[in-house]
Amino acid sequence: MKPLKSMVALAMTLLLLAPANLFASSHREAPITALDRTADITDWYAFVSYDHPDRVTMILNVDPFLEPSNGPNYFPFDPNVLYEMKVDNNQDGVEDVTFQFRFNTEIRQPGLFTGFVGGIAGIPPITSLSGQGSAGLSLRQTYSVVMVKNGQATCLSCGQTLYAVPSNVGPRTMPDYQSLFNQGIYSLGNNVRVFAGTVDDPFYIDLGAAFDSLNFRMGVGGVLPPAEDADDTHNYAPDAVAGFNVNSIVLEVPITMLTVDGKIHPPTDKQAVIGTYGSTSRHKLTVRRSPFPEKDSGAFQQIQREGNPLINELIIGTGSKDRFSMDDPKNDSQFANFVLNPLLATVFGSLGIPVAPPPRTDLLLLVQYEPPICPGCGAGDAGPVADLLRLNTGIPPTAVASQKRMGFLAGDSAGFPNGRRPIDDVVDIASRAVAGILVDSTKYGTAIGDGVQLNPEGYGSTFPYVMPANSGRDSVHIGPGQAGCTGQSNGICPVQ
Ligand SMILES: [Ca+2]
Ligand SMILES: [Ca+2]
Ligand SMILES: [Ca+2]
Repeated sequence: MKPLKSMVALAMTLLLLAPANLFASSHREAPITALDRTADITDWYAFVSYDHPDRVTMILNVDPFLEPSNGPNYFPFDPNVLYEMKVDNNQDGVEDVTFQFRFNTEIRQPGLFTGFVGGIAGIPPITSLSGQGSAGLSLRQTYSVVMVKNGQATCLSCGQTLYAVPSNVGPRTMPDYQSLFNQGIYSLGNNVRVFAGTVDDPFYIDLGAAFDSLNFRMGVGGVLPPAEDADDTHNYAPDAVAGFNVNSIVLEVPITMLTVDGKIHPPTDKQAVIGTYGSTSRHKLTVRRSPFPEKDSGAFQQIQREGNPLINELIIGTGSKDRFSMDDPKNDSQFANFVLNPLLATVFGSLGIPVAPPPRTDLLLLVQYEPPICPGCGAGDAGPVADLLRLNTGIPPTAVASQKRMGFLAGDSAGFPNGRRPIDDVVDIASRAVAGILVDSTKYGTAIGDGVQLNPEGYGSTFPYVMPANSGRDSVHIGPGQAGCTGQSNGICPVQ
């Protein structure tokens, strides 16, 4: 027992020396964005809409671990940040279609001590984002949506006012929060829909165990027993993100707006495959002008980007993470060695988990256009090494009831790494990919997992797919020794 434990400890120490934010999808994963939270991308999703196989939904989540009770200002989007969704449609790793989002903040009741009030002192509860029922919504944000294609900008939101959905303060102030959430869904015409607001963070992970040098609470070294691995509907370990919110921008557009020729293609055509990522940028210059608000100017500089949920977190060395964040995907060949010989695989190997030997060309399908995500791509179509979340828009969506948390690895071909849906267990999928399951699922298919199999707050089955924000007054988190692990016989999350 003792020698095994110290071996594990040594291996984990080695591990922590390299990829700093191992498993946290992308919450605070690079040194600079750990200090710049509103520009910190937590997760990036892109998938064919479950109920509209002719459309793609993209979700850009930013600003990690929002505690729902954190008044009085809660969590506005940052008016100084340019939020973007980018799509490459011709395999060169460079975006061809970009969607840009900018926010504005207004303080409608400057005499109030809080951004949100209702059901008290003669102010009615907040039941609307505008007009009657919105008087208590003092801190209010509007936003714009612009599409850039072939160098030409088209305003998609012009002609109507889009409001971001505020955080869920609590039942006195916002007695029907679901209604406010629904009001935040806008149709922009031409089958384009958009939503922006504070929502439940759909990402799930036993973060505390993962960062305590992979000190998972069950199994050996984070290996799931078969019955647990097959169970997509219960959690066996605490979800550290449970009860926390995140800021989310969700956009649904027709596939024809994204493909290179404006057509829908069968999955065997390379034109069916797009490469996507989200980014945040700030102006290069900021002037602090006290007592006036600061003023930003100059060109935009990218602060962060995310394509695949694992590359910057699991693969890129900490000394290169900021460079990775600020550079363009087309230049990612500079990081190729991190992909071809991932340190994490060595660590898994030292734990006794069988791992595929380097060079790990099998992982290139995450950063190049290749089968099976792009069966129509030949050797000349792979494009540069580029961290893009690739999505074959010709593969139809899987019905909600049949979706599998292990996505592509479980035969659910509409799941990660063919795009990414909120349901996809990227922690387990990415870990197994790093071990080598794509090389040989028998030899290198160890069921690595953290025991958290789903988002306890659930998933939306239609646009905007995210769930309303957890209530500031009434939400709870889930920790070891507390209720919330439905896979355990007593419902209590294990400590050990
Ligand atoms: Ca391109
Ligand atoms: Ca959640
Ligand atoms: Ca998991």
